[in-house]
Amino acid sequence: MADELTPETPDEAEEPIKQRKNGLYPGVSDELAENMKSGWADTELTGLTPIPQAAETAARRAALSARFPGERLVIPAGNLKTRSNDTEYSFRAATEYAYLTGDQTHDGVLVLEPTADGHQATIYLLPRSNRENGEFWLDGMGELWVGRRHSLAEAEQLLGIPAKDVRELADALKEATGPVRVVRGHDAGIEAALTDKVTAERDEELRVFLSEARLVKDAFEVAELEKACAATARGFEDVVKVLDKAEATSERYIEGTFFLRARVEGNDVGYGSICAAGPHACTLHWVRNDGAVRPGDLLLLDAGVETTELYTADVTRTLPINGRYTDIQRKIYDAVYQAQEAGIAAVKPGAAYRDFHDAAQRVLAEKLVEWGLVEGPVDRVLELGLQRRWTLHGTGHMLGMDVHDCAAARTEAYVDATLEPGMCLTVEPGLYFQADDLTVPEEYRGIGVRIEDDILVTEDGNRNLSDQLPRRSDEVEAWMAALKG
Ligand SMILES: [Mn+2]
Repeated sequence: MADELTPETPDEAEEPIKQRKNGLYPGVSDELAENMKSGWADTELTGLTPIPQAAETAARRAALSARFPGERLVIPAGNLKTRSNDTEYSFRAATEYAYLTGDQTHDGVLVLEPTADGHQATIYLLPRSNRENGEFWLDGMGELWVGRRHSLAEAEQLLGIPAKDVRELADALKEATGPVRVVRGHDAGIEAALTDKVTAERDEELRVFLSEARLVKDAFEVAELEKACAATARGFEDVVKVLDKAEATSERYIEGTFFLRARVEGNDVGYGSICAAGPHACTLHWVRNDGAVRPGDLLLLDAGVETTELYTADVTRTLPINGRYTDIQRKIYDAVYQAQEAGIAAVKPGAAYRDFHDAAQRVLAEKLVEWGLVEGPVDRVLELGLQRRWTLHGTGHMLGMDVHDCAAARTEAYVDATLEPGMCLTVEPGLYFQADDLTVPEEYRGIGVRIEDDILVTEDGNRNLSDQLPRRSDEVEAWMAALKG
């Protein structure tokens, strides 16, 4: 990457430039500064087509407005986070902000101002760089360095929301009166401007509302989740095709292969890919991905593409690295498959959210008793939760813009609630026999299996959005054989 301005004299080439972010670099001559002000074409865009989800984001803002009448609501996108010096981590807009605006710009802030009959939404953004004062080429956030931004007028056309300069917002918020709430945790500057006016309890109510608002997906969101699943399936196929290269290197080859698909077809991975070969499959959040990939072992791959509009898939397959399950691997795999089948069958409108978890856990407990790993009867095992030594985690969660979507929802709106059409959740039972678990026969140790799909609740049952990928053990083997050619 390029760095800093080219100093104009040889002497200055020896000196590090320390002030790019803070304004004029002292070595810029008056003549050059004057020269850089002019000679640039006007590139303002007009007649822009609104973003595809403009109607949906307007409906979401209307629902938010109805919930908090008479209150000023502040929803920040978040700021860049410094990695070191003048490099930043890649930015991902706060979910609440992107959900309500369709915008993903760092430092943006959505404000809903109370009016007589609802709210007036305004989006505060960094405008195009000033050329008169040299900002565009001398400031670290200048467009010459980071690329052209939309003008405020362009943003208005695209988003359907009046846009203003975000640099004026903090002072305006400090001076404003009346009740106000902010979504915390994304923009320290905005929160500082509101510090005397907000309470943690009231702000939490705003966060909870925006989490629960996302429980039921609209048509745009369902289409995005479909896209995410389709791209993810292609990413899994990519991985199968390069398993020999992973064997020659490490789990990193798998991570990198899936990441390529995520970046080409989407925005990013929706969460750190879990590329867990052999006993690493028993580590639930194995993201170091630096282990060996050995034929004869299983690969547990838990990964999801996040679309350009920030909806993510969350899919797991547990694959035999050499293309064929051993007897013990198949026995465990098929048990998890049966548990997942029972879980998916329990996903339907009107069912309790907990039903799919209970259905899957019962199957797993039955298998553990049948194999003699835990003493029955099954009801006693479930009552005491004894199966959890090997099932470890819940059977699923809501899915959407966040992989663990709607996480701030109240228990009565989520875990203790009833499934409705438009909800999307994962069904992901697993069995994990730690390599050092002396309570199971040696042949079980070091085997971990999870199968995870993304299930949309429909009017009459459910639809598996990730069914492009096979789940049954014999179908997985046939699919791998076809891909490896
Ligand atoms: Mn999951």
